[in-house]
Amino acid sequence: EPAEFRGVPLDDIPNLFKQPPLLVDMQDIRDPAHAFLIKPFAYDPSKPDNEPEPIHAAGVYVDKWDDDHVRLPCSPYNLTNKNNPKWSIIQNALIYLQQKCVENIASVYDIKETIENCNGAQFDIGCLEHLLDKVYKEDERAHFMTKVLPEMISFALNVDTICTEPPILLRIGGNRALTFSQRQAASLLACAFFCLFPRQSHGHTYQSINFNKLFEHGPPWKLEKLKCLLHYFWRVTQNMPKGVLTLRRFTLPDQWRPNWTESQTPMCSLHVNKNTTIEDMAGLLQIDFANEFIGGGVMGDGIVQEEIRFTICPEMLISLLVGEVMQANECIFLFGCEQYVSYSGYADTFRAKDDFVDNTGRDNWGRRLCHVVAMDAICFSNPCDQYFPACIGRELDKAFTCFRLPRSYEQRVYGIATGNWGCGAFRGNKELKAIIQIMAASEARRPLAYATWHDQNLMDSLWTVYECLLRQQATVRDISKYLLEYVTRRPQLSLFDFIRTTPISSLQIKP
Ligand code: AR6
Repeated sequence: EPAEFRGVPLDDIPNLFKQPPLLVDMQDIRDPAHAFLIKPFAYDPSKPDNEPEPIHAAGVYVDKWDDDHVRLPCSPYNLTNKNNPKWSIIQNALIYLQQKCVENIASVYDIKETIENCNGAQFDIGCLEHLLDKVYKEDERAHFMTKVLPEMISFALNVDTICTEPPILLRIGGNRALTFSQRQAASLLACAFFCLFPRQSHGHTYQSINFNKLFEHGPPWKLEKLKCLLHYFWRVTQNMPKGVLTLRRFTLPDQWRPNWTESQTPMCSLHVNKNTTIEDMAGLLQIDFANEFIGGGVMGDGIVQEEIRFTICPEMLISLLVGEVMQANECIFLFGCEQYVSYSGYADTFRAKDDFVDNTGRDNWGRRLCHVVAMDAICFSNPCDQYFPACIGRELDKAFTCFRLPRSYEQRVYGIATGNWGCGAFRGNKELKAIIQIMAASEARRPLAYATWHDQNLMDSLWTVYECLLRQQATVRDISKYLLEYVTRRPQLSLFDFIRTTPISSLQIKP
């Protein structure tokens, strides 16, 4: 029996549950960079059905239509080409569909017509049509059309009373955070389902959250993604989760960038396993192998790590609506998102599996103790480029930006769950990326849990190299020297073999 893991056992890596982060009560928050769509709320575990309230009183909708806010479909500034208010058109179309659903006479064609009427344009919803008419069993289809869909329509129609003001945008360079309820997320996602979001300002630096691409004819796994998302709507219409979510953008200031070639920081502790997924390493900071446009191809054909994660945890999709394209020194944290469905397979074998009940504990704001960070690697069209020192430096800084703990957490270090970051769709080298992530985790002074994704060799070789570095008491600076010498000399060896066979003392290049 080959070993299942190497290094520190996963259970010995400090996690969020053993040491829940101490969060100041929301009442004390006076941080103008943190925007709340809900009133201050303290989660009481003995009353899990208490739910945060929207920020403004019932019936009050405060519109904002500017460069700092999401443009909501219910805004009076949301106009047709002929300058007519769109919202009343949308309301009429949705109410008409809702009526038909309740009377049990709505067809997929009615959904198509509704989306088209809301948008004044033609739509291909072949994938949705196939799912509802050909894949769903008769009772599943009937349940969706008569129970789930009318509720989704209510979420969309009431977006103004549920959200009460538009969410802020997490714009480039702004260290802002947005906190909102799971109900508000469901309402925004229902609007996305009916493709109600107008073109946002700066449209080219944001993804679209509207479902239109997902509805189009396409490969079989798109259907599986749609299954997962409809399952999410089924769950929240049946029993609305009562918790809170936070999206936070972080920009690393230049002066906080580590000096990689001088740092005397010792190596972090390491756990390597081959059969655990990142999403299953609960309580650690989980890495999303992201696109600079957060979510990547989740609303289209994409179905690798990031797209799968966003599909099984659909509340993460709100980040597409608010998250502007990430720069080299930026990342976006997703706190509190819940998983609603399990899956099997990967990429073209991806399948929606079962209902998933997420029992992850909550923090004192009511957010699930699930911390994810979107970390976008460089996409190498030519893999040789990754050995340029500038590219290595960029990846080191990016990983550090994501791994760095805020000051307030420094006494409560918890580990990082990662794996072959940037080494699938983005064609990076696993050995180089593993070393880069070890350096960044060391500099952030956090333990690292690395999932090799069923790769026994990588598990063994990573552990061997790590032990070899440990034996020599290597510091971040020493590892920088290895990298520099390796990319300068380009020996006919893999990076791991080079490190294994070269003692630190014989490295010649002085950084
Ligand atoms: N847990 C652990 N390891 C995993 C998991 C998982 N759940 N899933 C995949 N891996 P990839 P990238 C391993 O290609 O190269 C998306 O479109 C597996 O070995 O998703 O950074 C984004 O939006 C896999 O080959 O990440 C970006 O556009 C490797 O991780 C782009 O892909 C890399 O997964 C990012 O590509």
